[in-house]
Amino acid sequence: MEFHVCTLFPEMIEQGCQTSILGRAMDKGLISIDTTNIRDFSTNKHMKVDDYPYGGGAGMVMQAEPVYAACESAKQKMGGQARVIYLTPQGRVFDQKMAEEFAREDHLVFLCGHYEGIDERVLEEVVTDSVSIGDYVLTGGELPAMVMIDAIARLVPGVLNNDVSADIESFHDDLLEYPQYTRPAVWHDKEVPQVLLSGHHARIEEWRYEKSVERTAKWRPDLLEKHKKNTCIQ
Ligand code: 6GU
Repeated sequence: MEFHVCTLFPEMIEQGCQTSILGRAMDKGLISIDTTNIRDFSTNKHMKVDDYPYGGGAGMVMQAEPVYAACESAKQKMGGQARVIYLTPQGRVFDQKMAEEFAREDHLVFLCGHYEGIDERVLEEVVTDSVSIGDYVLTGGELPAMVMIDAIARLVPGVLNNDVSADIESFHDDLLEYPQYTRPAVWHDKEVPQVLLSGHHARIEEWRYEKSVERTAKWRPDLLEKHKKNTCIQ
């Protein structure tokens, strides 16, 4: 799967994505993460890409032409057909279901804004999806793009070592994940729950499900309601 990020801060994306699981997935050729610097498409001799907002107001607005040229160049590199995701607090809120939907694409272009936003006219022409990562305001779209790339890339077959774990963790079936333990069996006088040492597979599954429900009830009652609706239990 190919990711391409249009940004004023390409080094942020490059450095943030080259470690750990994403870095290894790139080395293995399972994903690629490329960047286009919007500033390279400035039409101004000082390489400026922003200007004052028409109608006045605080801050600067990114100009249409450099953003357009950067996105078109990125799309071209991916065969001309990719969805273009604009990262904005005004977008649809990102969740696991959206990650699964985007993971079915072969190419994705991310557009990161800065300043007070981007000239609306270019957004109308190039953006296919506007996405937010939650109800708070960040200084730019780079961190949200990295959050989305991480969530999508780990769904690409082979990126995680264990193929099952993407299915059974938090948010599958709208439940949070059960608690995990590893050796030693006693630590700071705390024992690992006995059932996990029993080797009794069915009982372990049952215990884990109970713990998932317990946790979800405590921290995310909204999710538990969804879970109950979908599994027809009360
Ligand atoms: Cl996608 N961008 C910015 N600037 N702030 C955000 C966001 C995106 N999602 C939540 N806050």
